[in-house]
Amino acid sequence: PLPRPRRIDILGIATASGASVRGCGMGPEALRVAGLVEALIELDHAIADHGDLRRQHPEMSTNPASTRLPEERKADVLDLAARASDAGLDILSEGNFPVFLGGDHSIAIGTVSAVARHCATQNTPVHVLWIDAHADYNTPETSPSGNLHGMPLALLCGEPEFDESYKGPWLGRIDPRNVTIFGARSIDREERRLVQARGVEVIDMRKLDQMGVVATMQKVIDKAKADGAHLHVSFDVDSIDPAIAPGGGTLVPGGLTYREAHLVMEMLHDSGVVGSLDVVELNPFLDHGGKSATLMVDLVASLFGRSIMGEEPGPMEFVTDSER
Ligand code: 6HN
Ligand code: MN
Ligand code: MN
Ligand code: MN
Repeated sequence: PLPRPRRIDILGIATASGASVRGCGMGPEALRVAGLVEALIELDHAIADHGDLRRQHPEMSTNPASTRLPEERKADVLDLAARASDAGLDILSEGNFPVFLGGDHSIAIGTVSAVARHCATQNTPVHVLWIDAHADYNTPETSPSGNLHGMPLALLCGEPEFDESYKGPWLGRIDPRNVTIFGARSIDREERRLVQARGVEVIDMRKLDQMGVVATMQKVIDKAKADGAHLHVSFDVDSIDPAIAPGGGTLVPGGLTYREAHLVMEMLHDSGVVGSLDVVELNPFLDHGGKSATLMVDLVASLFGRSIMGEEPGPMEFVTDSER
């Protein structure tokens, strides 16, 4: 029988606690306003929207910069990561495809943990495609900012500089050699040494300029297929060029073009290896009239089967655990 399409389960994690710029806590709602659910229904997918996880009390600060210090925000980040990990695990256990809406990129501590925990029960390797202007591989020692959205990969890859206060039974583990960072153009010095030492694949913008999306993405897809892996895609809005995606708090010039970003998603759709997705760092407060939110919705639609020439794109075909 044909692989049956599973349901797409949307879960927002409405937080900016991992960042020093506020506003990306409004990301999930902006993606809904931009028509995320409608776009997926249009593609004939079954959808469940689980709403948003958020901290109990609204953010407030007594410091003059109006943003709480990283140390004050850490407990929020880890509490939300634990809850996202458990909620994500439930979605995956039911055989559904989780789409996690950030929130800053620290939410991936929880979302990737969910994937790692689920795949451990299935004996399936986890590969991660981290589409980002940054490497997000700092540790508490190397981080120039102290912000946890710059550290999720390092924590998930088991870097020893994270003490027990960052950990719980909800935390999953991934192998840095199965991580590809795609679109990077701003990596801190110590961070660069770490990703190189751990064998993380970095397809930076220079490599992308020279080799193009097709060759670089095919390698990521082939590797996941050869390994029978679940590919988790973590899409940071700041991977895209700020000229077309201004809605981010840590913008860097020289990013992905409109077509490069779509081609990535189109190739991922056709590959059939993607099993979960994060859309993170969208800051509606900094966006220009919903431009970045709309672009992100269109990119998610490409991942789930929207195509230029396809008359009836049809649902994405998922590989079920039993078919691996
Ligand atoms: N993001 N490398 C910088 C830091 O503070 O660690 C920037 C991190 C940005 C994080 O965009 O998800
Ligand atoms: Mn990021
Ligand atoms: Mn980034
Ligand atoms: Mn599964």
